[in-house]
Amino acid sequence: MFKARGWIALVLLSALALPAFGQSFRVQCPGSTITHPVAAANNSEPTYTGPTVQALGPSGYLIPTLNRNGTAVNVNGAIKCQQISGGDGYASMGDGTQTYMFSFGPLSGLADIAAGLPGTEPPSTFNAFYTGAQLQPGEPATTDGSPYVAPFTPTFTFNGAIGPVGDQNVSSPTPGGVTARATAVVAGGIIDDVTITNPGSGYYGPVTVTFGPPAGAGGQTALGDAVVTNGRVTAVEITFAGEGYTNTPSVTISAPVTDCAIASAPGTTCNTGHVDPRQIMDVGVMNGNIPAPLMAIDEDDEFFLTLTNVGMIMRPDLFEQHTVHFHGYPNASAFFDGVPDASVAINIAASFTYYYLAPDAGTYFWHCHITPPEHLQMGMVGQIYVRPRQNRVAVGGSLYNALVAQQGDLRTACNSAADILCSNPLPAGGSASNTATRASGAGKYAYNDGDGSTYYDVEYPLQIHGFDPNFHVVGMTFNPEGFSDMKDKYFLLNGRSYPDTVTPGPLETQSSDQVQHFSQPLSAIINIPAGKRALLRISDLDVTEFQTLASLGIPMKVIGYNAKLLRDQAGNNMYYSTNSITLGGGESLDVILDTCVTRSNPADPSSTCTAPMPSGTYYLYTPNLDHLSNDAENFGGLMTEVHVM
Ligand SMILES: [Cu+2]
Repeated sequence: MFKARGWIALVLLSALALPAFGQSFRVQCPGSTITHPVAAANNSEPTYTGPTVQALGPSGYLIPTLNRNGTAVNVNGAIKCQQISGGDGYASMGDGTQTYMFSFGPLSGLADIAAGLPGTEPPSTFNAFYTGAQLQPGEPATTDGSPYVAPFTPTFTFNGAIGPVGDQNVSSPTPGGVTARATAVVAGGIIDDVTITNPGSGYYGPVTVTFGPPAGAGGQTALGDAVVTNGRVTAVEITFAGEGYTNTPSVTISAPVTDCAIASAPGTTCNTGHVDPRQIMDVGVMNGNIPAPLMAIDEDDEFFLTLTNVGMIMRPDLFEQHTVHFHGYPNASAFFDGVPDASVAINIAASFTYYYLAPDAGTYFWHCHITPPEHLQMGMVGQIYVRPRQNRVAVGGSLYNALVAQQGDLRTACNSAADILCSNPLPAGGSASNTATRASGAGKYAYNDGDGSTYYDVEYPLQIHGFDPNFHVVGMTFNPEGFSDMKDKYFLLNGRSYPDTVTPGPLETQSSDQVQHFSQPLSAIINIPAGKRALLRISDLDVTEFQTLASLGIPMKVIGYNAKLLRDQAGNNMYYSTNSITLGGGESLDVILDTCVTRSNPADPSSTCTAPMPSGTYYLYTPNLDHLSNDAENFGGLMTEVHVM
């Protein structure tokens, strides 16, 4: 009997101890990585001239090759970061109903998200400290004036992460400090080890380690990073061991500095990812968006996405975890897949940074993978797209040759004779019949086509979704109705049903905290200058219905399906023109709306339009007529306008 009691006590103690388990709100956005080693080059996309030049590094992994002066020979892509909250919030439906959601909201890129843009930022923007006034619940809706009045002129312009405050443990660094010293140990022509002879003091900012040059012929100078603990250099990590060291080179550690190169708030030092939870909670709670924050990255990027679970304040009885699942996306590791029974899930009061490579261009989407029918229906669905390398070819450069150059990259090599899963073959006809060059101006390409056929002037992500209002009402109060009873009655494009779809700028909703929040930042209006081409990145995350979208007057040219270029293995484009597309939940399509009847060069979609379509208002709408409704209203639903201007 006594023994059994002991067991019960132990079990109870364990259960009570679990919620305190190693949780924090820290954020990660490194300025440089092994794959992108030069911090100064990681805030913008370099021109694409060919595959990244790599060599076996000291640990046996391929790493980018560096020049003697430590700059990368040829590295593609950059680093991007974003932070989102997982929690709850409200949205406005087309009939004026305020609908409760489980939802994601922005914790970085707030100004860009409110302006309908992706909230994905380079480290230089993401890591800047917020130094404005104390953020208020509902920022930026509360400072940009409500109700929203067109044209949207944002006064809130900060796009970094809102939480970081620097490492408060080192808020009073010793001024001055002592420069650290070290000696190199050479073996077999490379730097084998580094011995610290004096750890110095006062290192609370960036530290650089520089090795002297090798004396031997054909030598390459080694590279290293300082390991700093409590303001002292405790070790040097060799990131490149060099070549041709017949001498013992000098090791120079930079003098201590007490500030970061990036902007710092008074009284703090470096942005180490420590956050003030106050900002996270003030902005993150009740901050739900539909669609969830938009993300956009470029092929070859590394993407650090931090999900911060702020809890669902309307459902304090729920302990819901959330995750991010990039549907159909080739992951860097299964660990970041977001399927909770096969990877990690994020508890309330915790942050987790997902890590992604940006492997294949295309239109993807993402969602929470906790009880998917419930969390998707409740609003945890968002859009992500990957822009192709072809955008970064120098203006006037051959697109065909650039795609040939990509065959030198092991990841994108596509020999369709040997690989039936080859996803992006060279266009048929070779270089003789594919003479398109990178167009000048702001136009881009949807895929690495090699023939310029996916060229577009403007792009619009368009997410199809649906809400069952009954499910949302019971979701606010107790455990939801059975999933099989789910029946959508609001049909949404970018989280809005008609007529909200044609309201320009963000929509805001007063939530149960009596504060305005940006609930639906992304308008669904398609604006196309007459004679230009628009890329519609259409994804469907509807839980209960198939959805059809039809275009009146402007043919839809389907160029990609489920984030793959429509091209056969022999290189023939399988694009087709149609007046409607139909998608089930979990599918995506790329559609071009071309408002030009005749071009100066019919083979080049970027050439001048000599006969544009008439200006005016065209429609995108669903021919499933029962979806042209807002719950009990017999109008509204899945419809928006295309403005040819
Ligand atoms: Cu969730």
